[in-house]
Amino acid sequence: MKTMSSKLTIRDIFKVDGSGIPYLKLVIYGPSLAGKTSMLTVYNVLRKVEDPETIYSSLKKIDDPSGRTIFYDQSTFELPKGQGVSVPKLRYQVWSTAGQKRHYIQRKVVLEGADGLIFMFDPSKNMWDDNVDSVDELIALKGDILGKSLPFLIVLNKIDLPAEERIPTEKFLDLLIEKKLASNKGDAYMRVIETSCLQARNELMTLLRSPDIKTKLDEYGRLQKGARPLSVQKIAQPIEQLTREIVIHRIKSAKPE
Ligand SMILES: Nc1nc2c(ncn2[C@@H]2O[C@H](COP(=O)(O)OP(=O)(O)O)[C@@H](O)[C@H]2O)c(=O)[nH]1
Ligand SMILES: [Mg+2]
Repeated sequence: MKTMSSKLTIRDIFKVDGSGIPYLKLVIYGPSLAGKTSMLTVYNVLRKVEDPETIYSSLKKIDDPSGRTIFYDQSTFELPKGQGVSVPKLRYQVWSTAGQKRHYIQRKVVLEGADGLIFMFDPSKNMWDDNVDSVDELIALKGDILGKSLPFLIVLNKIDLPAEERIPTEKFLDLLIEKKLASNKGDAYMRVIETSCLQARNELMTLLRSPDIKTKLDEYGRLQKGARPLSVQKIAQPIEQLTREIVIHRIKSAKPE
């Protein structure tokens, strides 16, 4: 684990919010209906049952009456103590964008100042063009993401869909290479996390309602980390891994030669 040089201060490495606390901004981008709001919702519930004190501001959704995001969803978390980063306290804001094409301006605003990106694909068969358009738009707005070393991860959601209704993963890997978001297949695969927000939500709810839930709680009544069902861990992974990657990347690049 890196430790910060004594000459560097937190302000040299991270932006600080209104209360002087360093923070990072993560943005979940992707076509409409991919599952961006679902991911942030499940992650909020998870943090609430695991460690409610790490929720600095709970989920705000700006959506229409049918639940479609029209601006963003946003929630801010704090790194729980003892997660091995050498900064005293760090907040990570997670934003999701409004996917419908007509909300371009809103996406542009939300993307501003992003420290890391999660791009979420929808593998539903009829969504190919929407996925490609969304990637193209992100590249047009952000430029050369790989070249700029802007930390990013790819989420392939809806893996619960039957194979005949899904675009194969291979096709997404090829797209990542074609769009220069990965240099080769191995690199592309390393960036991809396969998830099912639907399954994660159901398994988390089932777990919380199960009669033997008490055995999974610690002495404070919090869900133990090891009790995360795999589908739920997969939802947390992009957010938590990206946060770690940004912190490491920042500290490395701020280190004096
Ligand atoms: N089958 C399936 N449906 C999902 C999954 N994640 C989200 N959905 C559904 O997809 C729709 C859009 O989800 P939402 O989170 O609002 O997508 P957003 O537009 O990207 O924010 C909703 O009906 C969700 O229930 C998933 O992993 N599998
Ligand atoms: Mg949404």
